[in-house]
Amino acid sequence: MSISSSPFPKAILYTYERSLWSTVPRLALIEKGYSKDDLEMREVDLAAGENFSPAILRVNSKGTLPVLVVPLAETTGTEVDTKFRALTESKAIVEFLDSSRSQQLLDIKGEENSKPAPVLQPATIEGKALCDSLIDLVHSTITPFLLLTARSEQELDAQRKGRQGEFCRNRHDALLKFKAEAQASMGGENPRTAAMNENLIKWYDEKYQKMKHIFDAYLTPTPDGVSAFLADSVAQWTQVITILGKIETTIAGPYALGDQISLADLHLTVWLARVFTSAMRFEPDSSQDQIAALEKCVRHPFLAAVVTDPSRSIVGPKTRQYWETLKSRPAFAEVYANGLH
Ligand SMILES: N[C@@H](CCC(=O)N[C@@H](CS)C(=O)NCC(=O)O)C(=O)O
Repeated sequence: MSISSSPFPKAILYTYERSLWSTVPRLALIEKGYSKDDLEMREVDLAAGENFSPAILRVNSKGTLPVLVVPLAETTGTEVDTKFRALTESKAIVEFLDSSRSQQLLDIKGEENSKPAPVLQPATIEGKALCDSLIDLVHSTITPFLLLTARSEQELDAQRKGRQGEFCRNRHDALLKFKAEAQASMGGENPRTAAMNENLIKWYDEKYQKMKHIFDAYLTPTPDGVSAFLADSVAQWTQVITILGKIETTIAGPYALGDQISLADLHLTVWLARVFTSAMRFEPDSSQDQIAALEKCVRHPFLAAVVTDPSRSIVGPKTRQYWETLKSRPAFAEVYANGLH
């Protein structure tokens, strides 16, 4: 397996610019010194539900981003059809990107003068265990939907009429459209196609059920649907506060594991950026100070049972310093050039 320039087929990275976990490999590509044409980038519009299309589901049956499709090295000759393997977890993708561009490989290829290729995977077993535990910690939340949460019925109402409402409507309609297309093709003679469409219909029904609590709050609001959604918003923010506490006690500084940037920092960067963005939309006045916006956001009555001592910061001193360190990376400036997301 390789990521390389011609004559081999290129790996393809499917991402969406404003997707939380897609930003992890985008940061990794820059930190590792990959050049623009080392692999092919394909944008999938999550906000329009493009990830529900049969074409994307063929690449990743989970319908999530990011996905890295890599050619298998043993089939990259001219005499055989190239076969591909899809990596469908941001953790596995950045581990692959990390090992595919190393200083040692560049030296072997005689490319000593190209950009440096720092190792992002910790060298020790202990370092790797800590790195993995931090990555698992931030992946344990459902933060892709933190941007849809609301602290009150009034906020939910305003969001329903704004960008969040449009996001939910588009994805809802995309699910129904793809399901209708699969149903329309069911009548054909070919049993293989029929089985494929049956699987697609099942996938769309299951996805719809998973998203139903969001559709219930945003598209067909009922008093019960709205209260369940607001209770879920409290649960999500409570989880965020717990995780921030764990980050504070775990990170070493200046980076998560010490002096060197590692894979853990990439995952923590995007998670923190999403938490801050989600808070800043409630506190537009403090848009320049991400931490102040978050501190203010959680002091709203909706979390009164959780934030019982409002004088105590939820972002600790180590995390504040850490966020400054992360923001100072050129890779950060590049992936968030159009604003945090
Ligand atoms: N564990 C996966 C999570 C991937 C994931 O959930 N990605 C979100 C975007 S950030 C997604 O594609 N969601 C699909 C959807 O919302 O329909 C990873 O780390 O790559």
